[in-house]
Amino acid sequence: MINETLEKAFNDQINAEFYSEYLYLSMYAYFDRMNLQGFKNWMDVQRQEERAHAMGLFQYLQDRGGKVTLDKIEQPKTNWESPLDVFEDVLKHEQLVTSKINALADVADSVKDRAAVSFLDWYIKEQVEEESNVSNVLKTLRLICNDKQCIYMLDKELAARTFTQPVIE
Ligand code: OFO
Repeated sequence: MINETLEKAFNDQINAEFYSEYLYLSMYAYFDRMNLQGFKNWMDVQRQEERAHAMGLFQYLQDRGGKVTLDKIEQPKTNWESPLDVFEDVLKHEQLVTSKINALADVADSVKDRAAVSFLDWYIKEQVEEESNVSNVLKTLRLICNDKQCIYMLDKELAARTFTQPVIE
């Protein structure tokens, strides 16, 4: 049986992951309005990843005999100034999620739940990849994308991103 404090922390993180999906879906809608299909595709892949992250935590909590308690999901922002503005927000958001995952692992550690600590290692590593993926797009946007032609080229590149269902274990 999972510790009650840890159960609450897992539920908070499940909510944060569903919020991430919501946020990226809102960014997806923004890029759809701008007719930037590649950026939209990037957000579609990202929101699917967030759903997988949420469900990984969800299933783990159930498997450990904990109770999943779904909470309401905060309304995400709906407008941005530019693709750069969006990706600045994405990086900030992923940095926040990294700090939340670390805090969750700290709770697991503090209640000496070695199995949960080990499970959460996957999420800690995943956050490194998440921040790196976002930073790569952001670097291009910050350094060289000052014109519409560059945004168009980057849009073509981002269209190639595909979703692979992660194996969380
Ligand atoms: Fe779930 O990693 Fe992004 O938020």
